[in-house]
Amino acid sequence: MTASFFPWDAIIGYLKSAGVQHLFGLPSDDLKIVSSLPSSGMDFILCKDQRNAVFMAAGYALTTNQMSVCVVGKGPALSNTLTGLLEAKNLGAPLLLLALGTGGDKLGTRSFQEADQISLVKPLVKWAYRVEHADRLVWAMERAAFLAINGAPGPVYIELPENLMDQPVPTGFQFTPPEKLSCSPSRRELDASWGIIENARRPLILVGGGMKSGTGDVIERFANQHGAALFATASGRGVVDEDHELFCGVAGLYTDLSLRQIWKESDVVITLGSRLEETATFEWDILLQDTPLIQVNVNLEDFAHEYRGIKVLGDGYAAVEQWLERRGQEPDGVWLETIRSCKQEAFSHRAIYLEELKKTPGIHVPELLDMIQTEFPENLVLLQENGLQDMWSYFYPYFRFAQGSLSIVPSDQTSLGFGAAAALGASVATQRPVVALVGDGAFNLFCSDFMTAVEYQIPLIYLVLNNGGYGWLQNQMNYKHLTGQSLPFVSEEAKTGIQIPQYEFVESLAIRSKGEAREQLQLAWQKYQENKLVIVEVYADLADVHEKISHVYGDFPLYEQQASKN
Ligand SMILES: Cc1ncc(C[n+]2csc(CCOP(=O)(O)OP(=O)(O)O)c2C)c(N)n1
Repeated sequence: MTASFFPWDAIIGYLKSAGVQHLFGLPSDDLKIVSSLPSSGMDFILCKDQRNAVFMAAGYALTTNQMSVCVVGKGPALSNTLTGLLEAKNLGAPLLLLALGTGGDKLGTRSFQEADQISLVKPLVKWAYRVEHADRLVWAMERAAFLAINGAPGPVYIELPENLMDQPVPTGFQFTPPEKLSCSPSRRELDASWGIIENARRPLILVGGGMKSGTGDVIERFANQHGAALFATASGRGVVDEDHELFCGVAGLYTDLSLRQIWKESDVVITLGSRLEETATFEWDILLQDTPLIQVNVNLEDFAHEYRGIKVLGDGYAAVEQWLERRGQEPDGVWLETIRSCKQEAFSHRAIYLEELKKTPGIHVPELLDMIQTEFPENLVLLQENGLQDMWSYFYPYFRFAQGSLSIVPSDQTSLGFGAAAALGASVATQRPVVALVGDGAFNLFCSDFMTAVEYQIPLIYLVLNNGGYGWLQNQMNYKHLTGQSLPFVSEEAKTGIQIPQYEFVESLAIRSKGEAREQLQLAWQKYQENKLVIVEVYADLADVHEKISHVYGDFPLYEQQASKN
């Protein structure tokens, strides 16, 4: 055993063997990590806020499809990570959180920043473990990394008691990097589901976030073979090419009104890697009636029990590949024509809407989205939030993810500030262009880590839709005619400009009208290529919302029938 082989050496050594290149976080109190890092060749992105640190690590994990790592202190440092863990769990982001903990010699004595950290994190992670003995440290790292990436990926937690950090760790063993195991569905479940698929004339495939680990061409081939309509959940976007002729957009809340018909007429819905959360299944009670569902999930807990049909346990790609080997009927021509004509209607509505917007002064988000698609390269990584106005990008065909692009959105938890912070993690992870489309509320929430981007010279483009505050909430107030009361969620003062600190690395641009928009986006791209952090403030009009969310009250819009009675 060498004298210098202490816990951080073991942790860093293990992470290196597991291929980890970057760490995020804000270590505190136990700072011995600083002496173990330099020889590892790993980079530490030192963040200002622990919530942002976990968001960044999640953005990194979702970009690379590999486990990311975040390091924080104890007590409030750990409780600050909880929103990040909530997102990571719901997003299925493989992430290891390492936190300091009160030493075993002091537990229960009301020692400084003592907290029951395991209880705090337990519901939000796949595994939470406090290392009580140095002998178990490497074992814990190996098990945590294995669990983070296998099954449905997700966050794991290891607590490092302060008194452990001075104890020598035994050496003389090989680190075992985590192995990704495959999980094929059983023959019985494949046969049972095939019985429905082979007789279906109007199939619909829903691609969930669980399919993000692969490329969608095999799903596209399956859709072609059966003439199936292809939808994605918000977090499953970018897996299949959105320019594919059978792709019809995002499920549930974000389904274009012209494309709802496809759901109504489908005779089987095949969901791949989706937990079927409320946003994705919005209106299914009136759209699906008795349509059977075939759900494929790698994790038992992810199945939804509200629907009749068949559950297939296993990897979605493995299921599709095995179904592809069986030959079904030829695609139904009438169904293909329904898909084509619904899509045509959706595209022509969009074209008409864009024409109308031309006559209206100012800049509108659909116009901006249109220009993003022509001015920025196709392989971009687009980070989104879930505010009133950036939500336009969830509505296909207003935004389409081309093949080779990557979409990162918050989960159904929609934690404000996730996209803005995760963008930094994405940019650290990839050479591809990273663009974040965020509201001013989300951007301001992230801003405690603005300097992190500056200090580490992390280039990316922020498009900040400034409507003067929390537009989603103001929109609801306006809809219920609650204006004039005492909770102003937006203000004209806030709309006069977000405060961007001036640094050589930072390029600050603004778009106030459609006339200047294209030029400013081109300039943003040029500055980004010069390796800059570009902030484009876009003056947004609160009334610029998709028709489906014009009558939101609470979390969701009223159904059309209810809205008309209001
Ligand atoms: C942590 C958190 N708190 C509160 C909310 C509720 N919420 C949803 S959207 C929104 C306003 C977002 O404001 P902004 O980012 O400026 O986008 P806008 O709605 O104005 O377009 C809020 C507060 C949330 N999603 N997450």
